[in-house]
Amino acid sequence: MSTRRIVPMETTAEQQDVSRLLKQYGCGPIQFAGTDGLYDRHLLFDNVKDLDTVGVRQQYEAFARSVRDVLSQRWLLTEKTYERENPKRVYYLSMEFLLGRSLANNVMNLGLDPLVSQAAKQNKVDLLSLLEQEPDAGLGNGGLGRLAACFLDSLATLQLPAMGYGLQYEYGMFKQSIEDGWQHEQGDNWLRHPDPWEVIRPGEAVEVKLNCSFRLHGGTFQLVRGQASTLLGIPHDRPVVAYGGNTVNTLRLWSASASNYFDFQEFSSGAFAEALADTLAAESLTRVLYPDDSTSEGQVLRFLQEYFLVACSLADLVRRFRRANTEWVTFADKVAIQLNDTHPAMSVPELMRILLDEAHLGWDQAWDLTQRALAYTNHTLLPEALEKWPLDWFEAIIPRNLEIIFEINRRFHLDVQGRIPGDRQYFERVSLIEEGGQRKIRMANLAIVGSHSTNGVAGIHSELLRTTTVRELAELFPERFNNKTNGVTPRRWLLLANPALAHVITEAIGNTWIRDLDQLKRLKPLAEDKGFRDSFQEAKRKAKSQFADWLKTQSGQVVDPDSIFDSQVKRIHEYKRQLLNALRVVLLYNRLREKPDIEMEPRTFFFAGKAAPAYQLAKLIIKFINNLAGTIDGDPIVRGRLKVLFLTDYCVSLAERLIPASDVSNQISTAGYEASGTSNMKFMMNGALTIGTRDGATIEMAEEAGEDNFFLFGLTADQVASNRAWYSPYWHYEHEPETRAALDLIFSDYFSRNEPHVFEPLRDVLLTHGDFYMHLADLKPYLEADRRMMDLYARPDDWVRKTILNVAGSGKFSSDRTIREYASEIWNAKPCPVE
Ligand code: 26Q
Repeated sequence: MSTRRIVPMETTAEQQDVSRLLKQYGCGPIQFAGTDGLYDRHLLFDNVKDLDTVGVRQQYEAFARSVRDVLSQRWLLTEKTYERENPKRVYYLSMEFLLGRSLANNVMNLGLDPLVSQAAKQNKVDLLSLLEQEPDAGLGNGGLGRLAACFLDSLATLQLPAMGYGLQYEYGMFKQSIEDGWQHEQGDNWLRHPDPWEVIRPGEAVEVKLNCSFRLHGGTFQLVRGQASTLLGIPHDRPVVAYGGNTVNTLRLWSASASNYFDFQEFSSGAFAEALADTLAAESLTRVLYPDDSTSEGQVLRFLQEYFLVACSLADLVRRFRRANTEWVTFADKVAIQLNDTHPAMSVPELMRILLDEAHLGWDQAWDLTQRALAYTNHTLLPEALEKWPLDWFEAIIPRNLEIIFEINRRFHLDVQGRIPGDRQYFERVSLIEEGGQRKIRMANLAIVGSHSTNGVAGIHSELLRTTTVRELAELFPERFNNKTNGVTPRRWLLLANPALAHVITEAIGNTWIRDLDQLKRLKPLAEDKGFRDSFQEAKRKAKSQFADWLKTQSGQVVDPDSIFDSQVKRIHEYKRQLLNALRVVLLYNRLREKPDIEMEPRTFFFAGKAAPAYQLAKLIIKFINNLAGTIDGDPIVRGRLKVLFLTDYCVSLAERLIPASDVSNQISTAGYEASGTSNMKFMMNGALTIGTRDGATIEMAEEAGEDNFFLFGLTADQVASNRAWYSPYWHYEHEPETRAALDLIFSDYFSRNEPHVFEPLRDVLLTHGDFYMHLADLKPYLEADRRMMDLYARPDDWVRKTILNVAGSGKFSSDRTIREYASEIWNAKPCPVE
């Protein structure tokens, strides 16, 4: 059994005083444990079961409920304080919140760890297995969704009066399994058991009016045009606990239901199934998260989900604004709405609709308030990911919003004509409407025109967005464009995930880094301190062996904690180039096969990530990695020296285990394609060295740590763009013997003996079709960087020095820094402390 600590060791003397804490949380004389305590009462009253016979799942629920009891007074007080102070509020609208688990995180942020450990002991509860009972809240695909979750943590910790709005998917991100090397998907029924964190508030439901109805026909979702209908949005609230427990903000997730639970007339006339049909169709709206992280497939259900999120959230926040304010003119002084990508960009016409039709403002005033309240974050430059929705759907579902979009575009056209007279083509490029064929609404253009701020998520990304992707719009509105480099919360990703390292850091510099990550720079001189280096290395070693133990218990797979742990974990996508990493492994394997005597440190290569279910090539890449792993495992020549593992079902909880245990972080996207990356930052904070391309936030990480402490290689974004015209992968195939040998081995079916030709599509991608993401151009430089890295590894003292300098340089990548920048430069929002 793993001995992984789940609660941080960094409890101050103050926090030890648990009864004082409980009092501070408004819990008076209530006890957590003991026969009259919260825990026992939940066990008994929630389950109506004998205390001796409850299972570990029920123990988890009772524990979590008790923790929720402790925070609920604080949660109420937070909202009361906001109502009283009436500050400018921040609303973060996102189709995804990839929260992961909450119990250990909430216990840590509330400072309740001593209490919880004590209660567990008293009740003979095994805390570790209890924590395992909580399913990950997987309400997101990847980076964008996890960023939203880190932002919630920072918003609360910085005491900002903020709220997240999203959808309560019944099924989150699918569960991944591997059969014969291939990915299979299973629905993630994460709400099978009661969720102790959610508070459902039917009393605060909102109505969403549509100009159509739906029907489920043979399992598919169909629109019934012209037959207006009303949906209900039901709030499911979750507490967002600040570090230190002072502020408890709210994440409000909407679920859809039919407005009349069913038609009683139909029901009494015996048409029972028909009476329920509307309810079923309505509820299917928030049934499932779309598992595509980049291609915006033209799905009408996705379109409806996006509008549903926008309509519910705006109705709710406008209602809240009206309760505290009498004058509409103050709307943008009291409300800031951040759009997480274009997914909630229908906020532009929807807010206009509310201000025009419900508040009865004139166009100019409504437009001014809309633009000043809204701000947009872009997360991708991939053209296939820029959302465009058929105009026809707007017409059928929300015709009034379409009318408003037409009017926005008409006025925008006049504005552009005034500024750049006579250039019709110029307007066609910036227009909100794409003509030719099926007419479509360009959601990014809508978001940029209808807001006061457009930001990218790392320096290079913001620059490329401005100078290439939406160049003309940036020329028209240069003052709207800005950068906000992403960050991650050090509470979850260091303090909670890596207690051993967190302890070593706190011993050295105190615990102020938890709220002020820049403090980590005080570790810099300690890179020269032998004693510190030893403790640092010990912490890494501990995380590695804990991971190895966990893996063994969980899947039976054995890895050597004395080998180098080299990881690449992220969604599987061609531009992220998991294939390039796999080619590196094939090449190293070839070297060992040719010269079994060469010196090579034992290495374990970890891959993990999900492929979109319809993305065939991504699925083939997973298959290839698994076959590579199998072949290498079966080869006695490399046994104990090389090992490849594809870890199934990558999720927040798995990241929390693997990242602290990793020595090497691979960030190897084709330069110019990864907007920012955020796992790169988590690895850096946890003492891994990065081997990577000059892309996304990795560029800024190398700046902070010093390029000497980084292993950068490969084409720059400029070079990628300028080489496109003449690049040919065949040149590398013909002139680089190792590259050629690696590819020949793959295409000889060496890794697919029983499945001849299964990897032929890889030949197409890498050679025949021109290698769009330039794997072969970067392969040799990747191996050169790898060699430099291994040379360093052979000098353990120098290696540890550099990992310390990396951690010391990671302060910038706290989401606290990012959120401070959003608050001061985009939202003009101030902290509103509770008491
Ligand atoms: C859109 C329409 C229909 C269906 C799905 C989608 C969709 C869903 C999710 C499109 C994109 C996404 C997710 C994108 C994403 O995660 N982007 C990542 O955002 C991170 C946070 O800013 C960055 O660090 C990553 O670089 C970026 O890839």
